[in-house]
Amino acid sequence: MSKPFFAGIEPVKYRGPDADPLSYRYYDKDRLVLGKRMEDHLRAAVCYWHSFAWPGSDVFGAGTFDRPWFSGAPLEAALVKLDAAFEFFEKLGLPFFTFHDRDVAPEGANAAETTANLDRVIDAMEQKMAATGVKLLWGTANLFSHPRYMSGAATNPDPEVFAYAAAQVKKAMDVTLRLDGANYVLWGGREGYETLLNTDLKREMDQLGRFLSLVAEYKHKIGFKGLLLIEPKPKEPTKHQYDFDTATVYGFLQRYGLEKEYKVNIEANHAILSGHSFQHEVMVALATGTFGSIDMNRGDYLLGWDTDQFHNDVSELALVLATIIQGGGFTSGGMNFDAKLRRQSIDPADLFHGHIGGMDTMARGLLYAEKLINEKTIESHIQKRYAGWETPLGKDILAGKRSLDDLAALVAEKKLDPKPRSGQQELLENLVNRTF
Ligand code: XUL
Ligand code: CO
Repeated sequence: MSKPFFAGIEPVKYRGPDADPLSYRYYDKDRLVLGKRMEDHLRAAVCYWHSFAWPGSDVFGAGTFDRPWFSGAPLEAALVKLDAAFEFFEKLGLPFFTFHDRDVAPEGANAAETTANLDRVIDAMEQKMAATGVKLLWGTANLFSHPRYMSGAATNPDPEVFAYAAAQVKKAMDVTLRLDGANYVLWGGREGYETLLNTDLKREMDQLGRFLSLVAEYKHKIGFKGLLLIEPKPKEPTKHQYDFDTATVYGFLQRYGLEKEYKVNIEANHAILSGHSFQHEVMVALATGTFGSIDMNRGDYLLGWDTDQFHNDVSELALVLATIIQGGGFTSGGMNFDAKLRRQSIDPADLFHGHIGGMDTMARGLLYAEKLINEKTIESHIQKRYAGWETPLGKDILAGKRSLDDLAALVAEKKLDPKPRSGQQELLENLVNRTF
């Protein structure tokens, strides 16, 4: 066990609205909201990659973070990183974490060495999880960093790369099962194209469909009970990614007969990149029965890329959380902080401030969501707006009992003359704002 990395920082506790910056002001995990503990509503997770694997580099400059695990022999460094990560998870007091295979253990000289490295770290991780009680929300495989994946993994023009990706996902699923992970995620890292000039789009989509079928088959074979989650993203790193947004993913799954096998992991910043709001993506997932889990973060309105900042918009989250709760809430999913510090936030304490702020934003959003739900602010307006569909005419149309001829005759005979009604958007916006 290496010496504590966050030595000066005490475990973070809830201490109320006037607390010091290293305490929760709103996230009171045992507080009941709509009959359920805050912790059980939010099911928050810390991600390994941004907080422990990323050195603070960007395309113009090197890493800015001074962390002991960024130097030394790779496997030993991975174990130092593991110590720091679990020290952080435990001090932060959140129930879950998430990781990619390559976040936690280095690649070796060949596939066998890489697997041995991973097994070594997973042995230690299993012990850490048992000792701290921190659980795995999901595991995943990094199929985008290594140069072999530069032209995609499942959608690569070379089937040998497909095979390599398959082997890597099989191992990552085995590891997730072993650690009792609640879910398994597939983000299509480079499953897309840079130019159509060199791309057989139909073939690549068939390859991806085949890959996802193999993963679903394997899940059943090994008896993994969690959800398989696809994480939509429209672009970055490639110019166009096949898992563009939730609606596209749902259509894709249906095409390959996989709509019952997969749900989505919606990331707030990815929603914005696809030209949607975060709440839109959540609603589409709920409407298509594919809502699974969330990657919490935000973008920047002035930047067109995935900035992965810590979320800080309480009113946006209140509406998203109200939507999620009214849609039934999470089953095995949760809120994963796919968020990273700014490159200048180099102090170990900054990692705490980012997550504490994120948790308090979620907790405040949850309290407002409770008010919105209890006061039926939005629900009652929506019910009234669609009340006509509960009449015999509305029900018969939807039940397929009225043809175009029937409806034309009805209009002619009864001289139906629907009256325009206000959508009341401004009134609703005012009502929602008054909740905050
Ligand atoms: C990339 C992204 C990934 C996935 C997991 O934009 O969000 O970190 O969440 O592979
Ligand atoms: Co993500």
